Amino acid sequence: MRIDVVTIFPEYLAALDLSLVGKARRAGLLDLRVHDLRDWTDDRHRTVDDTPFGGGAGMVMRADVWGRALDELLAADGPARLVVPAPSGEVFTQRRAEALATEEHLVVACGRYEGIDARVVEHYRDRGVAVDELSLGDYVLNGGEVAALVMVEAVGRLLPGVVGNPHSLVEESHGEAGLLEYPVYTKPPVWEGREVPEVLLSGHHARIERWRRDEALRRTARRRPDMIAALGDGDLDARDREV
Ligand code: 6GU
Repeated sequence: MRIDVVTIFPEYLAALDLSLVGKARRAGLLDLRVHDLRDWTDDRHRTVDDTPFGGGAGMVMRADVWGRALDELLAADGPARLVVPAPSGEVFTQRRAEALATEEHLVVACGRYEGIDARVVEHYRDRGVAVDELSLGDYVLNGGEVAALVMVEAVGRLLPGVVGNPHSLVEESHGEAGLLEYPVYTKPPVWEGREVPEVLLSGHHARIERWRRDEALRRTARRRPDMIAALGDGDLDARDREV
């Protein structure tokens, strides 16, 4: 998969050299390219923004600069999907990450200030480009860079071969079960007087599985009642309903 990220702060994305995503890049599983939007400016000051028509606070990113950058990158390697992080977008979820992970080429356009001139998204949609405006959640960041980091990591770890043991992807929070993950423990068996739940040392696989499901259900009900409400009819059996 190829991902192009366009930003006025390319250094923000340096973290993507590290850890799993960095390894995926070096292994050739992810072709990630970070670009400076100012490379597509045409004035001495390398201007990317201006004051908003209609007045108001802050600055708006110019459509012409973004247009030059996106014309080049969207045409670069076959059809690409355009991702625009914005607090006004639809919520980025594990389902959205899974969908993006099936794409061949993503271009992520990081806005700053009050955002990007609204004609940019309209223009590319009219030209048949699939555009996702996506938000991390209900709070405001200073720009799309942190969201791009989040999205590249969430998508990158789903690419075949990136996570060493694909089983790790199955039982996690926001996975197939629609529940938060159960608590996990490792050595030492006693720490600060706290023991690991006995069942986990029992070697009794069926009991361990049942205990983990109970804990996942309890945790989800307490922390995320919205996720319990969203479960389908077939997701809970009679035993689950006792928890
Ligand atoms: Cl994607 N961008 C900005 N600027 N703020 C956010 C966000 C994105 N998601 C949540 N807050």
